[in-house]
Amino acid sequence: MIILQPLPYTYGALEPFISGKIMELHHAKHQQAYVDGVNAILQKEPSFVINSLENTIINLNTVPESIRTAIRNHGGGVINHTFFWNCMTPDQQKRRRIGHPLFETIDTCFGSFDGFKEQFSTAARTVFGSGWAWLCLNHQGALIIITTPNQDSPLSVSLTPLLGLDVWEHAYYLQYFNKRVDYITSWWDIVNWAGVIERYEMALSR
Ligand code: MN3
Repeated sequence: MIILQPLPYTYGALEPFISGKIMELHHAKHQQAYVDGVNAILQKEPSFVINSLENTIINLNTVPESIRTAIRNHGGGVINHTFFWNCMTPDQQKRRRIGHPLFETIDTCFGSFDGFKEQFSTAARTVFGSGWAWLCLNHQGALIIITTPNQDSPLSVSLTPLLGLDVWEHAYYLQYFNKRVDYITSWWDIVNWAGVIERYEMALSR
């Protein structure tokens, strides 16, 4: 059995950028549904044990084929959303981009911070259907932007995600309707850069 982890802040904490109603539904209904999905698989396949859901998603290839797609979708949904909650913060201090080598690497990889923002936003805007945009660290220590469909995680392709944006319609439709671009633009204001820096340092120290 896995359980739904609480949000690291209250449902309304990201207003006005993301409404409390969206956050409540996104966490208590959507992420809960992924948790339920994983538990349904575990119930059906008692021989399959999950010690760490993250390791399971990293080693997706070792999951029995009969349940691999279900784990990829539901397990990915659980992992991705927990990650996503931590990519945002109500704390003004954590939203600030303080001087840090991460931002020098961003400049090196994307030309400038604005260049990065532009490329990431374009990637997020152009995801067809449901999916995610990610800033990842690859094995060469370079930062790259990728998108994944559905609930696929960069972890499954040996990348370390540093920042992720959920562009499924359920993430914004109640507030932004069909205007995904407006949601993306607002989202930049609540990014938890302190968290991105923390993940970057952790990845480099491995
Ligand atoms: Mn979602």
